[in-house]
Amino acid sequence: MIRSNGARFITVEGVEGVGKSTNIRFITQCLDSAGVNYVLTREPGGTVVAESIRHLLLAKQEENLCELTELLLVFAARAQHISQVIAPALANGTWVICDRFTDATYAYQGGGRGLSMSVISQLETLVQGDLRPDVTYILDLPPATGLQRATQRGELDRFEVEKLEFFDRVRAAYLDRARHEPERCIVINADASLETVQSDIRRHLEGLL
Ligand code: Z5A
Repeated sequence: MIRSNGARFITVEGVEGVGKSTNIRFITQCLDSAGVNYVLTREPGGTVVAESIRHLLLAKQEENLCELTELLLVFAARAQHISQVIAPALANGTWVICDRFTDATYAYQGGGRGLSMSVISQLETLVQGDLRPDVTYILDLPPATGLQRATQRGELDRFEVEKLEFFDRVRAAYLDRARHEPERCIVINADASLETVQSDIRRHLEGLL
């Protein structure tokens, strides 16, 4: 969707340790150089309430979080994030750069946990109306490589302790999203040097500026 005020909604996705944070820093540097006004945010999270929900989602607790609770919490955080941050920014012409969004729900809760894609799609419509990202960079690499990078960073969260097969399903779901929406979803090979990854991102980003 091209907004009449020129604002863009860009999301960055991928399995753990794929390099989202690193490459989001690069994207914001490109936007800074181009003088673009943007907000940088993340999911789950992005507001005080949504960050509290993030804590519930990521912390390892004695009580098992059932899959449907996880799905509803993700969308509860998203509803808050949209109303407080994303929608107001886009409405006043500010670009939004978001570390993960609803493609992560299709990938983790749909692909990883095996919840119904059609239920996810219904919740997406309920919570977002017609709000969708304009561009989504899907950083892709074999999950074993990403997990190795994530493990080197320290203690693992509630998702990172999942088995490799879980992340294989997450990756497959992301690639499936990209196959169905090739205009929006730009798959970047993240199993390459950082220089190569960033030059791929820059090439696409320049087309938006
Ligand atoms: N989740 C969900 O289930 N459903 C949803 O709807 C949403 C989220 C929105 C939190 O996400 C969790 O929420 C997530 C899914 C779930 N699962 N987990 N865990 P998160 O985005 O906060 O957490 P994360 O995926 O673990 O991201 P991360 O830990 O911040 O990793 P990253 O940002 O992708 O990686 P990085 O920190 O940029 O890079 C990792 C390391 O690799 C670092 O040392 C880099 O220097 C290095 N690196 C990066 N790129 C390269 C290249 N190209 N070569 C070599 N080394 C590299």
